Amino acid sequence: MICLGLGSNLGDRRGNIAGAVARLAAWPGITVEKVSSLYETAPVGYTDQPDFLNAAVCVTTTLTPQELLAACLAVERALGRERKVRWGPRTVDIDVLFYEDVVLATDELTLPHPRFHERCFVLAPLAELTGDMPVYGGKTAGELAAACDDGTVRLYGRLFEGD
Ligand code: PH2
Ligand code: MG
Ligand code: MG
Repeated sequence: MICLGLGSNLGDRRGNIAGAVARLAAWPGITVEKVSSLYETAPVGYTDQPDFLNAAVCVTTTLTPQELLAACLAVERALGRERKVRWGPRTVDIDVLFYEDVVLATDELTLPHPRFHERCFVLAPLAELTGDMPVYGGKTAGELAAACDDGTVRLYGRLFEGD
């Protein structure tokens, strides 16, 4: 399985995430297979910023991990992301959480994502998509989410109307 985490805390948060998912789905070589609900989450790390909406998607792809990352960064830029403060406010952030069983650590990309297993805002949406599949250390996203307490996570609604 290949899963991405999405977050937005600037402007039209739902619209930004919906736009990102639509652009990913339209990207040559990427098929969006599953889309989670939206969760409203307190900022983690740098806390003096607005609440986020977070979601997760699972994709299938003919792209390599590096090409998939490049697509995610291009979609972020298309939606107007500016990088000012690390972990600061953003129109949209798209992180590759894991790419099958690939383990990788380069300056550009670390897989699995080094922090996803301890972040409630990632695990809550991810748990909807990965079910019984162990995602980290033999544990499911639901098990990790239940053990996680790095911030408030509240179910916000569906990403697309009528979904
Ligand atoms: N992303 C971060 C840092 N902190 N907090 C929440 N709630 N949601 C995020 O997506 C998020 C964050 C770095 O990417
Ligand atoms: Mg991130
Ligand atoms: Mg990122």
